[in-house]
Amino acid sequence: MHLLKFDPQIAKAIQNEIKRSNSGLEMIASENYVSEAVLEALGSPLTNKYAEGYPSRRYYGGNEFVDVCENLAIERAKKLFSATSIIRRGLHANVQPHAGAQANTAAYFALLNPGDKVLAMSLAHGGHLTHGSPVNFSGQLYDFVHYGVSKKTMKIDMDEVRRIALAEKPRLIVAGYTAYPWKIDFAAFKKIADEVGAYFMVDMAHIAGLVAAGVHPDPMPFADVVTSTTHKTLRGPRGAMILCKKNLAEKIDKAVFPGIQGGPMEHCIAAKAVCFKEAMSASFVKYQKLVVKNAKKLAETLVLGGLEVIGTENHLLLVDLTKLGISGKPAEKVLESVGIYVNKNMLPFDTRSPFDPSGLRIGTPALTTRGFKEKEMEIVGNLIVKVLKNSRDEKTLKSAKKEVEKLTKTYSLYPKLEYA
Ligand code: DSN
Repeated sequence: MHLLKFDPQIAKAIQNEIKRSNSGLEMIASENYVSEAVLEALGSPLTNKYAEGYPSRRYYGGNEFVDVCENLAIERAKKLFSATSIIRRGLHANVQPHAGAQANTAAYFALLNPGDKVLAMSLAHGGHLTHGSPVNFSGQLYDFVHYGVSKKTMKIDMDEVRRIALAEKPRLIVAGYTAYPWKIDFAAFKKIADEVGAYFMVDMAHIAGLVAAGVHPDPMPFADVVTSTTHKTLRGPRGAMILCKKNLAEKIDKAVFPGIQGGPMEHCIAAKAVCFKEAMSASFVKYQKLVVKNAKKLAETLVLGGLEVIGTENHLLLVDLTKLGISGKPAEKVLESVGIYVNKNMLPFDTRSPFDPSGLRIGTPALTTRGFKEKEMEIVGNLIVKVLKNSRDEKTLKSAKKEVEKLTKTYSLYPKLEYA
């Protein structure tokens, strides 16, 4: 009630966002819905505290309870991502990075000198801006060379990665992607990294929840450093973390603070701790299994409807729109007009521009959180086909919008939150 009274404009915008979320189908592969417990931690007075430094080594007084939260977050992160106690004993966690880009910045800062060579996936084939895009600091500060996917399989060709690594001798090899619908062979990457004497880093932002639940291969036994956001499949607050081997702990901690960040966001760190606790539950494992099953069912439905799908072995799939005669930008727009949220995406070997590429990226984490199972995914898949094939037909779009509303009525989000 405080917000509504003091700032009705902001209260109204939040209420409208809840309504939008409630009445639409969220299928952006990197988005999810946090629990009310996570929201409570995020909205707590921990936001008031300055806590530069690390637990028991702060530059400000009064951090007794902040330390409790950050220590819990650290211990839970280590437990969550340790398939075995041996890994756990050798693992270090830093839960302070504000976002995935900061986690990657800190990892590079810890492992590299400016100008060092790095081998990563190109942005056009599913990599991330911070994996050496020329418009990003990473591409400007370091000497990135890129691998991509094979034209034949649309998967990473490990022989090709090895060939580039042997020729280029990078100091660091990066795996982990934003638009790659297949499982990643971390053991094969590690073997190549060892062969050329490179560090091996995994950016598991997209698949962290799947990894935690054991439904995607685990990078932890192979990587020197693993970075991740906490808000995608992991379903926590917007933020990030870094896991690394103990021998790199000091370097990583120094790179995060004082290297690239100041005061950590302790309300967010507390919410990360809540998210890690949730992710240790049996229901989370069930949820992640269903995320993957739902993606498969969605892919099957789209293919049956005549769409070309790349993937899927994880939580997302790529749709090639070329044969439908519609490009990514209008496809994203028309789906949005009926309440289905996806994002336009470059496909590997795309000849179009990133502003209006040939593909869509579609994910199932958020709808699965909402309670959608394979039966509903089939309905949603058929709706997507109908809308994309009849994108100019007002009658079809109107009826699709109604069907979306009907579907969303069964699964209400945040029914207890009141902002207006
Ligand atoms: N923006 C994220 C995504 O959508 O995958 C990556 O940072």
